[in-house]
Amino acid sequence: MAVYVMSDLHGNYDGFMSVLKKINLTFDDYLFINGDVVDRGVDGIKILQYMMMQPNIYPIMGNHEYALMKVLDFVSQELTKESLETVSVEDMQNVFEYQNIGGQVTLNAFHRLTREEQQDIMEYLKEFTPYEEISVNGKDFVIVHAGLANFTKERKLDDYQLFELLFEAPDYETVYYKDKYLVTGHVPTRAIEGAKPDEIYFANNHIAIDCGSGFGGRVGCIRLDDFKCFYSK
Ligand SMILES: [Mn+2]
Repeated sequence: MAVYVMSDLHGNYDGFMSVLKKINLTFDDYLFINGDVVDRGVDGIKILQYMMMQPNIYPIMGNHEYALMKVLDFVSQELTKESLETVSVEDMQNVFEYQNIGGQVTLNAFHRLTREEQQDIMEYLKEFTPYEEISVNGKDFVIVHAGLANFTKERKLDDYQLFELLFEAPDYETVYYKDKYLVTGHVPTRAIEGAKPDEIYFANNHIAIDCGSGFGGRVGCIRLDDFKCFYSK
């Protein structure tokens, strides 16, 4: 049994599959997907459909899933004269914002699904958790997509609002918890000062695992048991 974490797949189905092959994931293992499965790359929906069939894959929400959920209720409804008349400015704005972060490819794929497949995707997105905590080999980990906005040491994880966990990059110079590692994605390591581009970055009890799959980089994966890193390509 081993515990793995990946994040920021961004529609890179082939990269995802190549890492699964490398780690030889079995049903005894746990795999946490730390957000941003969809958008930018074209195969986000295909990855979600794969994930939902795997009982040992645990999804954590990223800002892209959050944005997708906001638009799906709106775009999946049947267009009627009445529904067109009641389109709100907010609904339209959510769609434009989602397109701006690379969501159009995901919406295109969503529209090609049957009604039933669409429902399955919408139901599955509701299973994404805001964060996970896990102990492996005597080490403790907090797995969260972006960071801990408005952090204080006293604040409990349950007290963070969802938006505080999904959007704001963590401060990699700060040790948040002396006795826990913070495993995050969201910021490609090529954009982190002092990190090697597209390699998993370790510093100050941070483990940053977004290896830039959404920007021509690769999918990164860490095994928490021994900190061994795996990469696509
Ligand atoms: Mn993100």
